[in-house]
Amino acid sequence: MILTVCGRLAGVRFAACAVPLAACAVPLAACVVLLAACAVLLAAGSARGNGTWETHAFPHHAVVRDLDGDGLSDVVVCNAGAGSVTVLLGDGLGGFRERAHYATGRGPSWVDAVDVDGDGTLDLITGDTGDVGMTVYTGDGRGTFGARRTVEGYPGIGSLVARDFDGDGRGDVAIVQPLQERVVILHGEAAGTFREGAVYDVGAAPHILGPGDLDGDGRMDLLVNSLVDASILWLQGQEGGGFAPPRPIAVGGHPHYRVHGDWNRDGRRDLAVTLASDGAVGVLLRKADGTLALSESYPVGVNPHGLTGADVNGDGHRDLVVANRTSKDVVVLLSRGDGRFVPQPAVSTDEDVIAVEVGDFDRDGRVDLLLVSASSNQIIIWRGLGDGNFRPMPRPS
Ligand SMILES: [Ca+2]
Ligand SMILES: [Ca+2]
Ligand SMILES: [Ca+2]
Ligand SMILES: [Ca+2]
Repeated sequence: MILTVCGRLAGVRFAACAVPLAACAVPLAACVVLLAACAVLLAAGSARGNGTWETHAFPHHAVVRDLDGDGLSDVVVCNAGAGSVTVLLGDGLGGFRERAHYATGRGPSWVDAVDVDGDGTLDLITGDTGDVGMTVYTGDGRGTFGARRTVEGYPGIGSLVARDFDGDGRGDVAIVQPLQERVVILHGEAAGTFREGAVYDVGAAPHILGPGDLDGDGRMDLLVNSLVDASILWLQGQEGGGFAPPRPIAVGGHPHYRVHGDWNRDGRRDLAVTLASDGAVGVLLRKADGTLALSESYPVGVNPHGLTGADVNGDGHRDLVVANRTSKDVVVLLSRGDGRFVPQPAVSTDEDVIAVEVGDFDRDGRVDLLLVSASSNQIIIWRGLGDGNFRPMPRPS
């Protein structure tokens, strides 16, 4: 009963976050307090069967990486309601051989993995919505993490991206602070500490910060959606690890996750974005002059949020997979390779899936899905059939 209430609280709270982020920061903070007790209760157990794996309360964002160097897909999830991250080490059979939780600051909204200190192993970083900043865990290269450190002075982190922006072999972090309306670049140092670099004013209600070499020049760019301007800001990566001032790209109502790919195969990288208030995925194609413009908008469901790109049917074209939070379903949009997509029938999740990622968890060469459920505090693995369809991952016998 208590678990059900906790799960519902998390789901409902964050459903409300689909609209303005300014309103989002407060419910999320309240959620942390409300759900803290639930976290303890949810810690027991690991696999629920049928491809589902428990996290802690209110899983919010996940990344798929090989954390232990065995060539298999592992998963890190940050649990905003519990103040923790869950690390799941893949078994290559569609499941996970090990699961561990690590405490973070209050309300971790985002997680990434990068080699902060340049010792050759991936470290974990969470951006916390509380009043401190980031939590960093040093990885040992075998999938376990120790030496928790807090990077103070950056309260209310909405999301982050960890990459080696300046090419010095040590991971750097870009964070977005919605209330301060800024993106801050933090450069990793040999001791595993960070030095503050450039700060970019990105205007009101910046939300999800994401990486991507949008112009294909080999340098990492940053993209951040603005919930009030119905736009995406593009910070173009420059020589030396800096970024050009943000340039807005008009997209439409309440953009959330986005991915890039060359949808029309003209050699220029294009963009796709979930538009929550339009219930659609917007596809933007890059013109010869370098500008991006909305080309098509595909209705996909109610409150689309998570989005990822991968060739799910093996035809060589990168497809899109979107998770709709309120209609509780997943829609695959198969790319035709000419800039247009063919939306497939929605498949029910019966969950508030807040994020979707891809990996080949069973090593059959086909793309599988990782769904992050904010309503039932678990991740769900769907096995890719290779034709654009997915089924719950069976438990290995
Ligand atoms: Ca660096
Ligand atoms: Ca293109
Ligand atoms: Ca395809
Ligand atoms: Ca697979």
